[in-house]
Amino acid sequence: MRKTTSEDSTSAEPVGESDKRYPFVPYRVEKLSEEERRSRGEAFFAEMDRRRSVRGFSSREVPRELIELAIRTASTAPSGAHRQPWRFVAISDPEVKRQIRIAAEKEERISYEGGRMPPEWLEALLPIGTSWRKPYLETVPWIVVAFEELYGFNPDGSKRKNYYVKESIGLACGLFIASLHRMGLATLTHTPSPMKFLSHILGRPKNEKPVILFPIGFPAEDATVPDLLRKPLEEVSIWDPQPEPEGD
Ligand code: IYR
Repeated sequence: MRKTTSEDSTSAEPVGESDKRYPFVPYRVEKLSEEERRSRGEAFFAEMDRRRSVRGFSSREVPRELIELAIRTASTAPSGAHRQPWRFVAISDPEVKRQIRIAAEKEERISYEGGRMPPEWLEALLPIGTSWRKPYLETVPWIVVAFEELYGFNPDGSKRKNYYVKESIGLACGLFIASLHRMGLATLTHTPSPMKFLSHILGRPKNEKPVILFPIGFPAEDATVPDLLRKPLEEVSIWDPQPEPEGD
């Protein structure tokens, strides 16, 4: 009998009809020492732990190339059936940013002051100090709106279903903000609600739905962020749990 070791591997045989499959190519991860693995993990954690959502921006320009890089990075995310059901719409035109600000503030004002957000929700936001006012939507050099693609189209024009769209776009947006942060840029996951106005202003089709709006730029000189704490590892993880005992 073959000796079982901690380095057993499972079969890599792909299944399915071969003519419909992608060609399969070997995949290797970087060869690193144990120490290098840990130090990279620690450095990446420390860097990501410095990331903060920003609401005070400067008007300093950001080259389009950096936005392109962030979108390309976002688009490396895994997605349901590799459909990549996302569209990142980038806006630098001041007139369009102005229209977005006006429309977002109109909706947000109704949410905050017109009773659309229940008291409990408003109270939850008090520590963060948000309001319906979104001046940064005009200050920033770039706004990127992430749209989820609810369905695509077959060559004959019929609808082609996408899968795990919410999960997929969430993963892509996570990589997007990580990329921006890595490039020394600041952003905010802004979710004006309802956000249908973005489809109209940006002329996007019915199969795309706006999910998150990212104002992108440099923080204002005097920018501040709430001094919040992140949950410790013990609170966000459970290790080797046992199944509940059956019956009672
Ligand atoms: N969409 C509003 C309200 C808002 C809601 C949550 I939950 C936040 O974490 C932050 C804001 C806004 O963008 O102000």
